[in-house]
Amino acid sequence: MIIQSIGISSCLGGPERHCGYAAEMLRNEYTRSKNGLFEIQWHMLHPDNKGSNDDQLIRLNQTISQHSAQCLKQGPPFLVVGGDHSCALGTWSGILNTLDKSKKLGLIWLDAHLDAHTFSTSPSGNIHGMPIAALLGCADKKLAKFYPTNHTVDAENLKLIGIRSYEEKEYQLLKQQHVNITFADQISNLTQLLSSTVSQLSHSCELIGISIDLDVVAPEDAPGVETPVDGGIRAKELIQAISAVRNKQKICALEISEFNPETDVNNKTLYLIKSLVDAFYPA
Ligand SMILES: [Mn+2]
Repeated sequence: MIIQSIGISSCLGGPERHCGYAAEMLRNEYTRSKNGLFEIQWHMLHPDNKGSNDDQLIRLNQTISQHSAQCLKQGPPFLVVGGDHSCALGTWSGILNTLDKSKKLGLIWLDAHLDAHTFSTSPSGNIHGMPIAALLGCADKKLAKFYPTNHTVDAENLKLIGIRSYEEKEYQLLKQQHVNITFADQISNLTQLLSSTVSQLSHSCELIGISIDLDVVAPEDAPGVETPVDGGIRAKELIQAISAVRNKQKICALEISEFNPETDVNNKTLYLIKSLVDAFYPA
């Protein structure tokens, strides 16, 4: 079995400069220890280093978006390894672009943060904190340039899970849109929650995506992230939950983002990424 995978070597959406190595490090891990079950076909994407950071990220998102649409055709579910979480603007826009407007994408977003800022509300201006606003169709003019589609995810088909750090303005935006949020302290059984969320979305949606920001996991299990937040689900719980949904028909892609090798401890977070991929495949 061959898995199409998009690896994104970019930190353009966040403050750190070390978050673009996950795909290459993961590729090396799989080269070292072949599992015999599947082979990953890597499509490595880099910023083109021309012009401003913003211009580079706008073009990179367009490229991710095209690759995402292409990977979907070649047989889902495909894998996306960031990079910072702004890659979601490319990944999910690419899938939305392949869908008729009457067909819906459901998106499950596992993250410590809401990622629902716009340039007008973000204190930092970091785009990795904004993809949800764009996906919902709430981007301001500047953010819209980074999101290469005019298709959006309906609020009722977006599920945020694991949240425990956010600013009031992004929370207000999601509240206005009636987006479903499960805060980290509300989770008692992640496997059950993820399975029932997938089942629920499969009634209304043609395709379902899962986007993981590694900071959803407790820092003791995933120290190698850009923006660690205390609390959170344990690595074991996440691996088990991902494994429980791996054969669900409508799941079209798994995205894993925000790995920062600089703060990783004994490759714990890198091995977590690999365990998540191993848990999700073979489909
Ligand atoms: Mn995120």
